[in-house]
Amino acid sequence: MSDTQRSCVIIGIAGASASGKSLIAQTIYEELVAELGAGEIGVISEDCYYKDQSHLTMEERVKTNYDHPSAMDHSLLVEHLDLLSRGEGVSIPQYSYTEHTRMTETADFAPRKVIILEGILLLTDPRLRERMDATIFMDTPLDICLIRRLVRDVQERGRTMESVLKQYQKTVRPMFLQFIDPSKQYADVIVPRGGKNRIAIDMLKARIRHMLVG
Ligand code: UZR
Ligand code: MG
Repeated sequence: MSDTQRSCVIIGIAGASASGKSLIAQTIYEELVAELGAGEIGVISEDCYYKDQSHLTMEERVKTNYDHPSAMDHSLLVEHLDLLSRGEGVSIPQYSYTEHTRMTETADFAPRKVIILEGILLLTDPRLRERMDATIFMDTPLDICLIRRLVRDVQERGRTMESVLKQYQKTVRPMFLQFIDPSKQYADVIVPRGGKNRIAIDMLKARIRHMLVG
């Protein structure tokens, strides 16, 4: 898309599950929203674009490989990014991790100057990569990700420790090695340690300001 047609800056943040993607996206959002004004920056999570599975039974939904690119409705995300780039609003699906499917309600998302996208498989899809103005990969060690994921999924996503560890060995780790880690090659910036990396946050904020001026 040429710059004349484009009305927003899109930043993509990828990396392993529980690597700090949501945290760094939220931190950049909170620190920039004061400068840019409410409604001028927003975060979109790839998790909202898991495919609708409402036609499947719970037993079938549990068997889905949620760490494989085929679990994602990237076509809808591409469509939404194009609408937002043209200055049109979208209805973002809302996902339930406990029901493993889309909920009936959606969230209205108005067009804005800066969109931060965050999600495990964002950089695996060329259609998404070509729509991003900057790409970031959270290179957090996998053992740290696993510890964080264990605590988060038990506290916030209604899981047991056993189910988290089983899923980790069955899909999370193998799919990270097969799809997510290789997508690091498409990142403009690789962020070590996690979402609290202050220098990385400040550099990304400076880059976003620079893109808005240019
Ligand atoms: P983040 N996920 C589920 O566990 N259940 C679902 O219904 C949908 C997604 C998990 C998914 C992935 N994997 O690792 C993680 N599994 O959500 C991505 N297994 O979310 O990037 O916020 O960790
Ligand atoms: Mg997250």
